[in-house]
Amino acid sequence: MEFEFILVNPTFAQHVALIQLNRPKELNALNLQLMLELKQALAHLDDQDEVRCIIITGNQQAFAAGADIKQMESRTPIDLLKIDQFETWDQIRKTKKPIIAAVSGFALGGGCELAMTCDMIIASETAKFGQPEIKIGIMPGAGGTQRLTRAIGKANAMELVLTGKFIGAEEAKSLGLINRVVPEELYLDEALKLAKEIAQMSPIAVRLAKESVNKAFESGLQEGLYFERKNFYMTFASEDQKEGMSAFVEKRKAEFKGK
Ligand code: DAK
Repeated sequence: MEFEFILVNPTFAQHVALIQLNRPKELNALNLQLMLELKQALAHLDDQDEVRCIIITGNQQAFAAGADIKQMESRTPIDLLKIDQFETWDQIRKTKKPIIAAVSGFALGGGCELAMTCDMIIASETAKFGQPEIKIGIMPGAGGTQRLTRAIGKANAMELVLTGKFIGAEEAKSLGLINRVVPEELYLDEALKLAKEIAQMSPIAVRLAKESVNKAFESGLQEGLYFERKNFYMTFASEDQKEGMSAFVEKRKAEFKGK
């Protein structure tokens, strides 16, 4: 898969694909083309049975410093409506395979929103998270006010969104925004370790479980519980459920086939 602003390795490790945002000079600012490429790459990887988990990363200096301000600067509301970037962001959110953001350096504005759209975040101790849109006279537009608030609570989200201040990885961890903080040289390895662990599970159960956790994140409790129940029943229609339970009873390692 050849793109201009991202590098894609579908076979980064067994069952694990890697997408690297690749506009280093612009601190991986998310222009429209990059977002479109990301959407296309994710759609492709989501369709490959061989791929069971996806890592999105940037480089040591930046995961992404936000949407491309130079590209947005002169836009009118009608331009934005016509471009309909939300379609792209919604597609990313709908990816069925689990996505891990491996973050080092800046994850700001749309970059922080992209990391939060992923399912888990592993960060280097140099990572900096923030929603600084307020400083350029706008506000978060790709889910930042909603996802951040649900992840770290109203008071903390309010402070970040209204002041635009950055927080370091340790603080992000203590607030519950991210999964783990590791030394800079290990953030990709740590993300890969987590991806490989998930890739060993039944892909069907993983897909249904991801969908169900997202339902909890996005809906009220009662609706979420019904959704979980439906998906729970569905895992019993898979061969992987039989294999997983037989393997446990027979004291051996399960061999999941995604059937
Ligand atoms: N856009 C464009 N270029 C950027 C950029 C950005 N967000 N961030 C950095 N760059 C560019 C800089 O302009 C500079 O380019 P040159 O001047 O060399 O050509 C280069 O990257 C290196 O940046 P600096 O020289 O500024 O590097 P420093 O280390 O001094 O500072 C910084 C790093 C990250 C603190 C600083 O660059 C910075 O404050 N960047 C802007 C951060 C920011 O405000 N981010 C939020 C942008 S608004 C939506 C979806 C998404 C969004 C909205 C709607 N829809 C679906 C509708 C999201 C909006 C945003 O993210």
